[in-house]
Amino acid sequence: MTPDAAAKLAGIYPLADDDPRRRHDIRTVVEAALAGGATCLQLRLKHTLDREALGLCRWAVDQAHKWGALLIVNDRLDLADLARADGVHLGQDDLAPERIPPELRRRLLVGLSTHTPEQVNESRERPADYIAFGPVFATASKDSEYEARGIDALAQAVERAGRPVVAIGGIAERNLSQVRMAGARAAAVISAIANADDPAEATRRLIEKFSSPPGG
Ligand code: 3NM
Repeated sequence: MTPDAAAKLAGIYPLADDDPRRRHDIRTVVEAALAGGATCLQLRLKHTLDREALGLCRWAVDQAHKWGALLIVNDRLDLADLARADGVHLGQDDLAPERIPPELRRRLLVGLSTHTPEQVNESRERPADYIAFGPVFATASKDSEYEARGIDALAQAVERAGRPVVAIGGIAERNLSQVRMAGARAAAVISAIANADDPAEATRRLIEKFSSPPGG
């Protein structure tokens, strides 16, 4: 990872998704997260038709780049490539990071989701720039087969990973200082922004909270 990417992949990492249950739609969340100061965001498309997905990805990449931010596409290497995104984030059941062709690997940041200490250990041998670990807290945003892992498990993941760890799952203002103190490089959030009254203001507050001294 370049120093510029490492600086941007830190703090609050909003996920903009197309789940119709969110209070704000995906485009609103992208615009608000960027206006609120996010330097890295992820587009997570689970409901959008493929014929519309590329246009949405290209739009999001354009928006992010206007603000100097990184745009990472969840799950879909094809869309990340075609939209000239900055990275792709892969789950345990998605395309294996090892399968990414070298020329794309040079261009794209790769994130890998982990949910257990075993997956964190295995990830050390896998070609990923960062790992996500979660769900740290209970979340209603994803039907996860895993229970909430807790802060101690996050701290252990940080110790073992040997690369930046993004915490995910149930993260909000109230528990952000614990996440930071556990050593996470960033906190990925969906509902704390997408369901907020004012998503740009929520992003701003989360960023400020992540960077303020413990207890602050
Ligand atoms: N992945 P919220 S938890 C997309 O554990 C996702 O890998 C998770 O949403 C994992 O911030 C999660 O609303 C949902 O809890 C995060």
